[in-house]
Amino acid sequence: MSPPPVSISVVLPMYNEEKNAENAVKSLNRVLSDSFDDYEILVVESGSTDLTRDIADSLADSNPAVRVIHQINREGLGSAIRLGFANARKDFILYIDSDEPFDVEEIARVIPMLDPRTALIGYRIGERESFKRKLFSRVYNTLVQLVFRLGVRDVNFSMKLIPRTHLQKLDLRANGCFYDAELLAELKRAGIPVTEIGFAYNQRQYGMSSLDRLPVILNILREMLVYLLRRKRRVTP
Ligand SMILES: Nc1nc2c(ncn2[C@@H]2O[C@H](COP(=O)(O)OP(=O)(O)OP(=O)(O)O)[C@@H](O)[C@H]2O)c(=O)[nH]1
Ligand SMILES: [Mg+2]
Repeated sequence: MSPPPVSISVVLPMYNEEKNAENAVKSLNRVLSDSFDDYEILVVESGSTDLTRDIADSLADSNPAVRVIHQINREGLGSAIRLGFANARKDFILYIDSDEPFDVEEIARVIPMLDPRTALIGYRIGERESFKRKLFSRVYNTLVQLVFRLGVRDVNFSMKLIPRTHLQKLDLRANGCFYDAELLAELKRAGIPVTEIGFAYNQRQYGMSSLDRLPVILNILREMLVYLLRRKRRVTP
């Protein structure tokens, strides 16, 4: 199949991913180089305390399609992804996690679906690893669904692909983990159609979740409230 006549930027957020960084970048590079003439991998690394920073730099040194942005301090996943979005230069912008929650080869399946009018978002096929994660995911998805009426299966799955022209219409400000819900709520507000695609879920193999913490969850609720107030102000004449 000949490559599509479009380009893609993939944003990979990284915090303390020394065991995943190289594999994530290399496997992504394999898929993208097979499928696109024009692509970039944009690693956003923030305040890692392990070797992630150096590994990311050396991956960029050895491959011109890889760029790295460092945030000196860890300022939240939403802030890192926004920084990636702001620096992405291609027609379509995709973000995925660096611990590969699905097989990146699967990205090839998405390519025939690329459409400048539509955002593509992934949902998890398969169970989360623990009762606690399952419960949190269920409660959070239900809450966001009730508040924003998004009509999607999985709010937080880290595969979201947005045409650049649409991304520019979104008012994204969440610095923490509310960013996924904010992105979907903004897509809805802007009237941008969303197509969902299922991915078989792989549990993290190396390293630890950096987001599975009570303060992170409380911050999501705070950011949701801030967003709701902002929306209210925006629609009030
Ligand atoms: N740049 C940046 N990346 C982050 C930050 N926090 C988390 N990440 C990355 O964001 C992605 C998601 O974080 P995870 O720790 O995997 O969160 P999770 O998927 O809920 O947890 P697991 O299910 O255990 O994998 C990973 O690629 C992390 O390296 C941050 O503050 N800055
Ligand atoms: Mg993860």
